[in-house]
Amino acid sequence: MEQLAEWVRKRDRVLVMGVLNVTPDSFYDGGKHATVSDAVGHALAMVEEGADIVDVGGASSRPGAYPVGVDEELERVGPVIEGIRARSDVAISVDTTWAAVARAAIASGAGMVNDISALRFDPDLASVVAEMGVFAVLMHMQGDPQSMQVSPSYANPVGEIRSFLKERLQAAVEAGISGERLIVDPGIGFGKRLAHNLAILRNLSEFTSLGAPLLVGVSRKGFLGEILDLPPSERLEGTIAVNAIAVACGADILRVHDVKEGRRTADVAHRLRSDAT
Ligand code: 7PM
Repeated sequence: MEQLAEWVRKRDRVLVMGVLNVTPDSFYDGGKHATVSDAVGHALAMVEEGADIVDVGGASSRPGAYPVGVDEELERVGPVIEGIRARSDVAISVDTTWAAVARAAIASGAGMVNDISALRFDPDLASVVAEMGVFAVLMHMQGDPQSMQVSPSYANPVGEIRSFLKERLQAAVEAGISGERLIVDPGIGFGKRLAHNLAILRNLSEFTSLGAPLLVGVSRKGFLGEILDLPPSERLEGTIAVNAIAVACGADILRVHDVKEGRRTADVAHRLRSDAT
């Protein structure tokens, strides 16, 4: 986690967060890692390909996904985080909305909580993050995974999402979390139609201006399928195109399934950024 604190101060590179879903039904790579050793092996392969963070999720958060209990989520992510930590010092984020899962995952070596609810679903999560001094990703979502894609609607998507993230940053600081430990994320695909996702991606400066590092997660997502009329397995070029533009427009962290391609995209696009050296 020290390397993350150093990075926040220097911001000298774009970070790549590799997705590690340890669930039977996750979007795209769901079920590929049926055993702990498979999951740990994939995490280590992502580190080799250039991942700065491995994002371990025990519950699918794709549209229509049903909630997994705290205990089951913990049973899934705990051994995997321990296994990764035993063999690598890569930063680990735990993708959870539960305080109990976060606490155990941090004890096992996670240095970041990736919370799609932005500390809203579990009232105890903010204090766990504050007490244990780890990083938190605050992501925008309209509704919840079960309902969010039923009929997303906004009067002013960019303005509403920016205000939400600003309010969540303030709430997190008031809960005792250091501002240096907070990351914001507009939540592509979380209660958004195509037009909303495009509006977000065309206006990333509205989010970088909040002062916290900006995470963007577009990897193989549905909006790319709407544009290309292709399944997730055929959305890598679309992912690369959007990630390149997002980095050039200020994104600091990319959440990707394909780490090798994400790393190369980040490193090239970072050089095109006006503020890059
Ligand atoms: C729809 C399809 C919604 C796929 C979500 C997914 C993000 C995340 C996920 C993100 C952060 C998937 C994703 N997406 N966490 N978790 N930001 N912070 O890849 O964009 O399965 S789940």
